[in-house]
Amino acid sequence: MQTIASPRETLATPEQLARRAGRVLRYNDMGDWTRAAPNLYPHQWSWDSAFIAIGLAHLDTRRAAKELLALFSHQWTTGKIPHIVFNQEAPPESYFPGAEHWACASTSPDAPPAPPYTSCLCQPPVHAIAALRIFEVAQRNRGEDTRAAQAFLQEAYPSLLRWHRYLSTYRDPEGSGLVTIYHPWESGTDNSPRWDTVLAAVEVGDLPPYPRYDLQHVANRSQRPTDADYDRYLWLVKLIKKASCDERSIYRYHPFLVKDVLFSAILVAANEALLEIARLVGAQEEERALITDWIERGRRGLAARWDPEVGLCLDHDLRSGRPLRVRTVAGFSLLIAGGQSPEQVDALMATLDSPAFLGHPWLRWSLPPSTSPLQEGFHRSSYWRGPTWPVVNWLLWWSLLRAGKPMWAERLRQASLQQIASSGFGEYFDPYTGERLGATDQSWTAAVALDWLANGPRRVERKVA
Ligand code: 2M8
Repeated sequence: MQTIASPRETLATPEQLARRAGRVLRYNDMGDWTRAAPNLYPHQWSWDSAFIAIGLAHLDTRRAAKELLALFSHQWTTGKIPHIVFNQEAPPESYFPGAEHWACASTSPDAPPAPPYTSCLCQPPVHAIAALRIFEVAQRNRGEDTRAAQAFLQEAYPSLLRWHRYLSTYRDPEGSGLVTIYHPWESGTDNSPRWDTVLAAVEVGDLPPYPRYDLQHVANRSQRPTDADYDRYLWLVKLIKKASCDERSIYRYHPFLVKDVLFSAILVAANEALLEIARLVGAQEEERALITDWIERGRRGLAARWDPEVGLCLDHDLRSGRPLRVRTVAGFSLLIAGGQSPEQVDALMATLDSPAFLGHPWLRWSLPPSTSPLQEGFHRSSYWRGPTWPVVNWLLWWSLLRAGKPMWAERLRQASLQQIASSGFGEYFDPYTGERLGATDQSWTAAVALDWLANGPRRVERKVA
């Protein structure tokens, strides 16, 4: 029987692991959306939901479609998909800043009807990738679900187009092909050293005392951002609220304005998925031309951020006008954006294989730490400062397949499944010991495990050929 095994032990059969992953998603299921995690994250998060939909597709494509549609029903009139939709049933004192902190966002003329309240930030746009994946899985299964998935794409397409248009206009008034973020929370990699110098320059003013509910849900506070980080996060939220979430004023006065390469690369890949969706739903030629233009612009923008010396793409601080020279997994953005020359892909693979990432001698599994252990500010158990994250590994795996590197992709898939089978559905993992960290039963970890299990080498190889 086929098993998922580490060099020393048999960990699980794929069927057992899939059953466990399914249980996590069912436990976190709130009807038509899914909690990111049972205690630490009792609300709906935007990019979590997209990954969750990818996993749910393997259990029930209709439920997976609902996950995205539930999120899209809270889209702002600008096209923005909010980073959190707050669960009205969440236990009090479970998450901060919660709905009450963001309620004022609902007074913005662009906000959707509330309650439920939403934050006025956004997160990386994995959604079109997820929507297409749902359709592909339904098609693979054949039968009634394919028709339902077609109808889902018809329904989702206008929301996705508005979302990408928002990112390509409000968040890129320069037409650079790169998305500007207003807050580390928008990057999804909150306390990554990517943001250290920008945050250090933010002068925090008066803040009322606030609770750190997050700390009650982790084994050790070193796994979460520091109080100094939180002061800055909340100060930036205060400034955004003071600007009434108005994009133009934010763009004029805000101290945190960064071109985020990972966010931008995900947008390029999502635009490729959107282009395929546009074809499937018979969208107008002008819309398809527009999406093609966004893809080209995005790739050009990212190419301009490639630093040959570091061997990675670098974020760009709009305030100081300087690149942020930090070695993190975000630097593999060109790989995620796709469409690169073989030479460019080889240069990326060289960095990935170097001691800065997979070639580091102390790694428990051959999986990239979120921040390179050779980078100042690396911390092996602190959230986005070093631990490995299954969702990031999923993005790299998926991108390696698209880049025509199936062997590399398969290595990542195997190691990721071993990590999860051995340590559980953690939020993130210590790259040296493999210890599970952060939240337990994290939905997106279970979701990507399901997708990996459904896409073993045979099927994957066929897809790439
Ligand atoms: C983490 O972020 C939230 C704020 O959005 C938090 O720490 O409270 C990040 O890992 C983010 O990427 C993720 O979407 C969210 C929920 O899993 O948690």
